[in-house]
Parts: sequence; structure tokens; C-alpha cells
Amino acid sequence: MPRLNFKLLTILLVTFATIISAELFIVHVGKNGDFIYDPQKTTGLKIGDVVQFVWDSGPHSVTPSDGPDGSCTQSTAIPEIQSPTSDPGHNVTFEIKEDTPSKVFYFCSVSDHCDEGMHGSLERA
Ligand SMILES: [Cu+2]
Repeated sequence: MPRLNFKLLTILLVTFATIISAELFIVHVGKNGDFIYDPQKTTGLKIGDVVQFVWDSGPHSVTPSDGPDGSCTQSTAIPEIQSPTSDPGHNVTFEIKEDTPSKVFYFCSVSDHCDEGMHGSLERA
């Protein structure tokens, strides 16, 4: 029994440490009406961190690709980052989990936005 309690305590401590150290990262979608994500690259992400995509203009999407940077080809690898095509007022959050790849690539699937530079990435620490 004491062993079980120690395990439980360890799990609680790790969970608590993860919660208090989790950070929120904001990525602006279509800032100032431009075909950009700002910032284009978000780095230093840890498990438990949350990336919130905030639509400043539209319509735009956040659509996953397999990379490399600048790829405009849709991937099904990370479906949880796929957003609907939306206008301002829409937010999407993406949480970094244990099985999140070290680098996540995404782009806007609307018209030729990606070719004009609307692509970005998330990188783990
Ligand atoms: Cu767009």
C-alpha cells in the first residue's frame, strides 16, 4: 500500500508541475488583413502548453502539412490542428501533448494565401 501511495503522490506532483508551468502562446491569423500568421514560427513549446490561433481577418484556415517550411500540401498527420475556414471572432486552440511531433507545420488553405506566404510552424523545446 505505501508503494501505491508514493506512485499516486508522484503522479499528482508531476501533473501539478505541468499545470503551473504551462504557457499560452497566441498566433494571430491574418494580422492587419495580410496573408500571414504572426508570429510565423512559435518555438520552445513544452507539453501542456497551449497555442491559441486568433483570427484577425478572414477568411483563413489553419491546415496541417507535413512540411518543410512553406509546404502548401495538406496532411492528415495532425488532424487536431485543422480549423474550419473562418472569419474574425473565431479562435482555435491546440495543446502540445506527449505525442505531438517535434515540429508541426501548417498553412492557410484559402485560395493562393499559402503561396503568398501564409504558412507557419510550431516547434517543441
Ligand atoms: Cu488565408
